[in-house]
Amino acid sequence: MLGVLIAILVAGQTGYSGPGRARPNVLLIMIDDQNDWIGCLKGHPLAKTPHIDALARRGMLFNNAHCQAPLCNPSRTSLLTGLRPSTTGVHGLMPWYGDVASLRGRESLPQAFGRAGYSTLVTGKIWHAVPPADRAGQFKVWGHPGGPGVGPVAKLIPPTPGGNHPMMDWGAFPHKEEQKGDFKVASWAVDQLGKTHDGKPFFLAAGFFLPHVPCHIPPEWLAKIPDDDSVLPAIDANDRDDTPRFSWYLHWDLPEPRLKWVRENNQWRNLVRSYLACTQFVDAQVGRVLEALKASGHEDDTVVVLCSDHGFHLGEKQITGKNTLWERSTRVPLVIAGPGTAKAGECFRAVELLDIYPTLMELTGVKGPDGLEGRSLVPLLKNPAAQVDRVAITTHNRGNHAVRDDRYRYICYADGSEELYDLREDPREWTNLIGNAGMTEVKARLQSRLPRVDVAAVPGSQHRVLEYDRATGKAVWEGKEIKLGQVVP
Ligand SMILES: [Ca+2]
Ligand SMILES: [Ca+2]
Repeated sequence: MLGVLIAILVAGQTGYSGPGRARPNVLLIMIDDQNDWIGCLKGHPLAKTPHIDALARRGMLFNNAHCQAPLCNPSRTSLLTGLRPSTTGVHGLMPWYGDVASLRGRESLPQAFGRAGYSTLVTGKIWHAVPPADRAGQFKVWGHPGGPGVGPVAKLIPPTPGGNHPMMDWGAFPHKEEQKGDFKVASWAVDQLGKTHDGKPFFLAAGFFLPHVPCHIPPEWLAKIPDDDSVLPAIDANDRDDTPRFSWYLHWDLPEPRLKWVRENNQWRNLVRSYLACTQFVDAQVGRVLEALKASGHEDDTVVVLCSDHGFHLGEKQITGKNTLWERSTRVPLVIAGPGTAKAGECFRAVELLDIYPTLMELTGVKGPDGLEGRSLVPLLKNPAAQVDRVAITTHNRGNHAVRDDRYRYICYADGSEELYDLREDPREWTNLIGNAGMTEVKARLQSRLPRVDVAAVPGSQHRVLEYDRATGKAVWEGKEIKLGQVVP
């Protein structure tokens, strides 16, 4: 808790203070599938992210921030519309929110800035996927699309289970950093930061692809990571013995290999090193963008938000990948810096990516749509230790939720099974306390915060969508009924 003891210097006034004063710019930096293996978050002792750490030193580091869904499309749809997956029914990799009848016309975060007279620009992955016809309606200027960039002619690792998905790959192969999509995304953002935008404030969004798989990395970057087992995360071999069987159903038939396969194929260390190296590479690109912001003279009138869309397992709980309601999958980096934020602050309150939309509205004075489900973080940006009654909720398909407060995590699944963890005593979530009589009150308190509305997946959902009918016990994974009682090893 040292972070909250650091002397807080509030930089200037909080946000926009009325007509006559220029609204601040916004720089939104999103990283894909980036868990808490970030230097200042201390999620991994070997994670080195000097540029993100430097950003945290001139703003607020949210140490206990969580995604609303542990998957790209639902997480990003939630952040950018300001609505929970349990409210919208966007749970899977499809559909695009513009194709959802109940969301048609809903003003997204970039649209709110565009309407307010901002120059809106995007490069790389911010939305999960935008149909070409809808692009101009989201951001006025579209830059380099990003993505993985150059790749090897064939996969670097042995064929993976579940169809040998081409993206399930990692490791070093000779290529130049300039050939990577993330380098080009940073270059495009750097160019834009040197422009004047016709005198308008800008909302610039830059979305980095790595460390999303394939984690391909030039050899000199992989060489920065120790090549021994010190890189591996600590795991408990029997960790899943006290987790509900239903937790496997959320992770049913995915292309991400399980720990068993990764070990048997001598790929665990390679995956972990590649992931760490990719994070370090993205951090360097973040550094280029932040350097350009400084050089532009706009550091003091630009709100910078840096976050990821969800976390990623690298062996913990016997799996790799996302799609879980545990800490490794829900905890994300979140840093906010610039006008209206304390410097070198660290906040341990449970906060959500959903809070970004209303926070940016308050910091800039732009009026957002009604019904934003997040809560502005401005009180915490001024005083990270402020007493606020907050929890963070992550949903993965209807009926499956995690509720995280400053200390505990409660999980409930659609079949009624549950988990409870004390993160203070058990930061790796190895011991499920749900049957512990002393935990009844904690459970009831967190349970009372579950979403009141919990709608089914909208039409057009399929990929990574699980539908479960508690009355009949029927479970449907990606449109096909699965045989309950079976546990995939
Ligand atoms: Ca993602
Ligand atoms: Ca366990």
